Amino acid sequence: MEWSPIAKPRGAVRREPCLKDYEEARRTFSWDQAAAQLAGLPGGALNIAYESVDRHASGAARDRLAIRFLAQGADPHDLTFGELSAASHRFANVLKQLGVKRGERVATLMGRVPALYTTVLGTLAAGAVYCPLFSAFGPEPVKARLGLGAVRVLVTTDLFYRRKVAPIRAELPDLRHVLVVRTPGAGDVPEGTTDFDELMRTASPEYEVARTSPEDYALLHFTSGTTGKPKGVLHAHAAIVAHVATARWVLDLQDDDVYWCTADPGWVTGISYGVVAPLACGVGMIVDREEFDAPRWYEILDTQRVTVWYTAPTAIRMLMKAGVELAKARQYPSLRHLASVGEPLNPEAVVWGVEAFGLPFHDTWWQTETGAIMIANYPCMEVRPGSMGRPVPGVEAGIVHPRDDGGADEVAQPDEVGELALRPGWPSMFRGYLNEDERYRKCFRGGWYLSGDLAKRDADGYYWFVGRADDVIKAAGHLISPFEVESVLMTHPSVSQAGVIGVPDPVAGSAVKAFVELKAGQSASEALRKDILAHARRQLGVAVAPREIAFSEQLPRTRSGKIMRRLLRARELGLPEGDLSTLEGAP
Ligand code: 6R9
Repeated sequence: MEWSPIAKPRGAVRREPCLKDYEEARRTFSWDQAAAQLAGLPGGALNIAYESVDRHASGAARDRLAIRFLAQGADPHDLTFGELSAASHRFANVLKQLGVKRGERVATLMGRVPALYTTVLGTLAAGAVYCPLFSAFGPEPVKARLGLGAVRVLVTTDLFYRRKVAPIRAELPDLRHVLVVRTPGAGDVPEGTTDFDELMRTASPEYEVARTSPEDYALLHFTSGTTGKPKGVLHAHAAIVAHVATARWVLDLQDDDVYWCTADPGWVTGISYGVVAPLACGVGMIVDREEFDAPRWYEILDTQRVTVWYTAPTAIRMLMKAGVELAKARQYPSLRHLASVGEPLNPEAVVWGVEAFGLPFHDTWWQTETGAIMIANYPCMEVRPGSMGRPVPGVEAGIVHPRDDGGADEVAQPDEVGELALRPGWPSMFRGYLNEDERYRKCFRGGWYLSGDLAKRDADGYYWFVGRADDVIKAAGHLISPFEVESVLMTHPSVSQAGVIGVPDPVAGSAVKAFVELKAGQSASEALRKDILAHARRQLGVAVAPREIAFSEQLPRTRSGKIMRRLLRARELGLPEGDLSTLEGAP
């Protein structure tokens, strides 16, 4: 295996890491031990909101900075643990007033604004289930998720409501209340919605946090599969045990850190490690409300004295593109640990971190389903550029070949490619796919949870990502279902069939490309291509819509009529076409 170890960070700040001896921790660690580190609630109850804010707010950390919101052209807006706790209690009281019961779902559709954080924590405090929606989704993905989740309350902004929710509201019978954060100066809230701030103003800041059991559902994250509807991944309050343990070991979060997670809270990283884990560790964090901008990011790292930074390969590649000189124009005297997640982190990016910041990026691997980091490069260990690292203590990973009879065999040799699998039992393992028991059961084989990723493990126990075992697309870190994109393309009046694949992109990792077959009597033209693209963007949102659309006379199908994305991809990339025996029209 090609790698050169980076053993010693050159960063200015050195400190003893939380996890000092990986091997020792693997031998001696138990999840019960980790659970015992949390505050808990009487009667064995456990609540993520209580662990994240209330326990700090009721102690010495009450006036400590919890979140600093940054926005262009505005002063930073700071919230202490005490203030965050009071605001989340107000929101829990709002939910009570609206008649929301334990276990019912509350969703957000908004950017990184204070109301989002209040909603997450207030929902959990009330014992309801929180469901994030990515703010760049168009009306179709929003409708699908709100509908499947039978969401009762949605918190959004007036602008998003008008553009993305009002057109589909009539199709969402379970959605009882929409609370709207008003844009200053934008006038009254839209018809059929309630003013979020008005409700908050009149609600009491006193609330007794729900005594949820560790197994009660807390979070509903939608993720994408190859076929069918989005999958509603359910997590229980027990997940906080893994969030805290991994935030300490992998992100090395310590009391006086200034932490910055650049992931959007519309996705799992932005909730697990962008809201609950750092707060539960009592650590103050930065939330930037703006979009990516290289000079701005360097300024934040420098002037906010960020110590621990959790970001993603696409962002790192965008910084690399802007040139290392820009990075070097500033000093980062406080920065001491860099980590990355979401897509393969190229070895050059790891090494670039050393050039730009004097510190390597530490790759970490996990999924919506695993709820927390499962495989990582640790501060106490050498980084192997290109490797995802080793399993976190308490997690057993393996490389397996699933068998048709329901079993799975571990690979015989190091470096043999197979499916990355985990032994069930860690606290943040998903508890189910919402209303889809069969789909959930199919994830387990021979006592393993199958991740859907192909990987290999070297002789030293380091894991290396190889690719996906299925057709889902990771574009700029966002997991996209080709099926969801195809379904929307096929609602265009001129399109009869669509096949969607990921094509390599030097910055975003993959980009979504669609091949469409037109209905009889329609002819391909540049105008039509643009129209289909505009349709997709309107319905799906820019984050999900294809970047490219190509016309195809006839898409390759199986005899049963299924579009063969594998073949589309092979032809697009000039790869071997493989087994064509199921291809329609094959001899
Ligand atoms: C946290 C998150 C999960 C999928 C996962 C894999 C890819 C995540 C990775 C990585 C290579 C890494 N992925 N981390 N691939 N190296 N370090 O991203 O969750 O959105 O569910 O995506 O992302 O394919 O299976 P999610």
